Amino acid sequence: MRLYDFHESGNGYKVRLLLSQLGIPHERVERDILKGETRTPTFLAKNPNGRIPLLELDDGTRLAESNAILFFLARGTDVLPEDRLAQAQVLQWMFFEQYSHEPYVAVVRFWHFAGLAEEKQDEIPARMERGYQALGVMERHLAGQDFFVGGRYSIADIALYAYTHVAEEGRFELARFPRIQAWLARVAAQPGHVPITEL
Ligand SMILES: N[C@@H](CCC(=O)N[C@@H](CS)C(=O)NCC(=O)O)C(=O)O
Repeated sequence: MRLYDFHESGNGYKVRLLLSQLGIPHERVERDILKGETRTPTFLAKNPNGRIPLLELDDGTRLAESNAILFFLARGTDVLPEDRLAQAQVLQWMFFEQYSHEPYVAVVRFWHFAGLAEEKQDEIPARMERGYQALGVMERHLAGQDFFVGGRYSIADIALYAYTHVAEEGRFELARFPRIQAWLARVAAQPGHVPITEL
């Protein structure tokens, strides 16, 4: 398998982390999104949406969208519950991550990382407010439970961990969310965990 990835990407990290935890051998190919390397004709032929992560299977089949890739890799393993409702709850949190969390928490972090914070200063407060709303939803859900679905570590936790654990790089204050902080520590303590900096 080959993973097209960018080292700072939380979406890429989700896949990197799961590949590591499942012990799946793979080749990692860096594509620098800041240099437009996902927008070249060659890459667009692989993923018309021009984004990493992109997983290429040994038979050449390609799969985009980080959470779809997580779902594909997790089937039949301990990080995806078999129960029908629990599986749908995992998807519920992964859709939440993409619609209510990533566009705010990840995007503000990216603007800081890419040196765009000044240019985007008018948009940042509204994005941060929505990001804090998402963190608030997570904080309330974690009352009395260790993980997002069924009391067990799953790909729902991986999807949400990726950008939450680096939210402070987007100037979000995680100190306001003690349950999230405790959950982050539990996720980081899972067997085979690798930090976002490990490529
Ligand atoms: N919904 C997609 C988002 C992927 C995405 O936004 N990738 C970014 C990096 S995190 C990217 O490749 N950006 C390059 C570009 O848009 O040119 C997923 O979850 O995989």
